[in-house]
Amino acid sequence: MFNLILFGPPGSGKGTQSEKLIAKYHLKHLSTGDLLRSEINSKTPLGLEAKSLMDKGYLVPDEVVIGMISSALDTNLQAKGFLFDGFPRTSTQAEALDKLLALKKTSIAVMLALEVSEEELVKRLLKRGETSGRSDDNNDSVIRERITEYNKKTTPVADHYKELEKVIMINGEGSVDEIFSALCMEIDNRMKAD
Ligand code: B4P
Repeated sequence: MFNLILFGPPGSGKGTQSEKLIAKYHLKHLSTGDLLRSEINSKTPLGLEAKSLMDKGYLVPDEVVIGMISSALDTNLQAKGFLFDGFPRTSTQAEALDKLLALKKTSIAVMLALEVSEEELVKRLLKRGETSGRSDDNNDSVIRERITEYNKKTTPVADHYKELEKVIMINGEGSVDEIFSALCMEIDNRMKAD
């Protein structure tokens, strides 16, 4: 199994690059943002709770997203590997993920971390908000809150995988294709080494 975390702040290109990466490497894409939006669209109790937090720019509770990932891992046992997009977002989620993968006798091969300046993030998300219909994208102060949450709660996740020497930083500014090539180069290198 080859398991990869695509890491970065909101708007750094995780969702955009994930789509291209799963088409090329045939990994199972697990995006907690997509899973939560699907609960919201289905108007489940979990979706209603998640929406009220996401609309303010806050993270959803750890136990909710860990539960979603745990059942997604169980229902995709035949996958040749997983691409985690937007997960883990807290140290608690990272520890839970490591344990869930260890139970399946596998682990994270690499974390690719996209670096993008705050001004570029805000610009991209406001632009997406013009057409996406996402209520967390069309308000400058909600976007800034998401970035604050990221700096406070999510950056320690990278430190966790840095200690394990699994983090590679990638410049997330440039064209989508340029960034995709940089990601593929690192994945190919890591796959060869495994
Ligand atoms: P997510 O759905 O994970 O999404 P995101 O952070 O908004 O952005 P992403 O990084 O995927 O977007 P992309 O850059 O591709 O999270 C939404 C919310 O869900 C969170 O705020 C949180 O509340 C909740 N949540 C999700 N996971 C959670 C977890 N594990 N724990 C707790 N809460 C959780 O796209 C952004 C825009 O940039 C697009 O319009 C794209 O076209 C554009 N773009 C991409 N690449 C570009 C480039 N190179 N140049 C110019 N524009 C580019």
